[in-house]
Amino acid sequence: MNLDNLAPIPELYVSHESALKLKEEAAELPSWDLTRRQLCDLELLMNGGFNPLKGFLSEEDYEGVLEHMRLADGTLWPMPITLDVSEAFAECIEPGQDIALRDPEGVILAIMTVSDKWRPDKSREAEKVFGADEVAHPAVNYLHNEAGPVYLGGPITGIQPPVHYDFRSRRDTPNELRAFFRKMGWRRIVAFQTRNPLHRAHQELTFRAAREVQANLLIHPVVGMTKPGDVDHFTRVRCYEAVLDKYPPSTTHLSLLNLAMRMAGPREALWHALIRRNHGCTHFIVGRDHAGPGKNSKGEDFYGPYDAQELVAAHQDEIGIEMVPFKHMVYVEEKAQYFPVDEVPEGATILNISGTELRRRLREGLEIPEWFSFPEVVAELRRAYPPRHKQGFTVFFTGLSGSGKSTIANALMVKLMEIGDRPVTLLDGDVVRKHLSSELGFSKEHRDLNIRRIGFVASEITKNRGIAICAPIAPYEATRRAVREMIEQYGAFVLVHVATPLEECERRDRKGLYKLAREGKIKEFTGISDPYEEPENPDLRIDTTGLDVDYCAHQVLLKLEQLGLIGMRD
Ligand code: PPS
Repeated sequence: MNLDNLAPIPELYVSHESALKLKEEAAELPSWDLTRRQLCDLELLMNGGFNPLKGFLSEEDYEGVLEHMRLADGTLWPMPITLDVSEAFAECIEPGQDIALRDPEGVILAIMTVSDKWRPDKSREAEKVFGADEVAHPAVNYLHNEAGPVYLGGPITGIQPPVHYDFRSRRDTPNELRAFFRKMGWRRIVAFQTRNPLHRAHQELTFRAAREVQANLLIHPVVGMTKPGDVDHFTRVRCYEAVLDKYPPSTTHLSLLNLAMRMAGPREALWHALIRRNHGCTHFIVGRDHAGPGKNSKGEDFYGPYDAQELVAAHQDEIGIEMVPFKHMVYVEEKAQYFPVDEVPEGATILNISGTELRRRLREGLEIPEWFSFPEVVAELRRAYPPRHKQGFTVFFTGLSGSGKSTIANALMVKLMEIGDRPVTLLDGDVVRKHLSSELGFSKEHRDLNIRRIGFVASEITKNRGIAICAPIAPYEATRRAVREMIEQYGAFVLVHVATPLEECERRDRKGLYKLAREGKIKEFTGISDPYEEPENPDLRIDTTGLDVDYCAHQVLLKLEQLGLIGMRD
């Protein structure tokens, strides 16, 4: 039997002794701090995951990859692996020079001998590689809005791999996996690529795929960078671990791949197949819309559903890995079993839960049936995505000085503490200015900075499932919107406009500040000599004129209840 797939693959690392020496020398070199994506790419370059690449692409190889999916020497390679850098860094670098590549902590991981420096036409790259120059495609968005304007190419000398502190025992280099397969006596290995949690349908299809081609199964999920909005890899790995013992003993292995995906559909599928070949696999499962990026600006798919399968099928012999086409599995109620969609008995009832429906059920704390997923997986997802009444949230009061923001905020805080299901933090305007922003004044820049600091703290509290109550003036709409965006990644943002009119605030003049402002003794005073932009669509608007504090705080509580944020019991 041909065991080529299990022989060691070339890596780009030098020996331990040379690495120590090189590290010292490299300290003198100009150095580039790698971005998250470049760090993923470098790891797979160095450990052989991207074999036969020996470094970041030269301009000639880049051209070949764009035009024909081939390096200059004709070798098949579908994805441009490029080192994009800033204008300022590029200016100091000339071809022929060595540069040190560092991780975010400043550790030197590799030396690159720069052979090429060029300014790519990014729109052309987008068209050629991703099929459209549209920022709705995450990789095109990255290309235009995150990647630097200049590319450097050249061979890499590997000094040490990037360090991972999480799930260390589940991470394998291509050579470690090859050695594992040799040790286990596995000769035929089918790899399953995924960026999602595995449910019963996935378990069924991978199990069937392995049985059909009489191979062992490698579950090889991506834990580097996936599609924005995906389930975080910590949660996913716990889910994969839960599914592992649903397979017959000693047939299946789980290994994590630190790949930065591009969501490039067909080209990506081919790339994934090459990477799996490098990891010692003989077979690779490719599904419908493999590595699809979602919809374009017209609401259409970027690629045809079977484009990826066609492209991999056309090149599988050249790569040296056999494609196993993914069969879409569906649950047939009458049979209480999963079937490939083309083998469903006539007239049978098919049950399905879409990704959107699954998220809705998690959010609302509704039942997720056992035919759909394993209870252990559902439990992990529920931990990561608690229902709304267990998530954190922020109540953000905005309004003029003396409008009653702090008073209502204080009353709301104790009412929420009385309920007692989540920790509550009050970030009052005055208090924040004392502890967080004591050096700031009231210019537009300083007010913005102050509000963004409040937003940052509130987003951390919300992320950690607490309740943040903020009560600054926050006079600018754009800044309030920025804070909303910071918080909504983690939980709800409820904007309350305390709309007490200026005349009433001035009449109360609790701190005597309006008088001083009118006399010109306080400059830039909101409402008198500085602007206040009223929120157009607050979640709640309260004019406190003639109203009792308790009543106002109660209005906020009712709003929170209406939004499903409080009031539910387990
Ligand atoms: S901002 O615009 O959101 O950064 O303001 P904030 O941090 O909420 O601070 C407002 C409190 O500072 C006092 N104060 C002033 N307010 C507005 N303009 C000027 N120039 C000013 N100088 C001092 C005032 O007491 C505000 O407190 P509140 O609780 O709003 O009355």
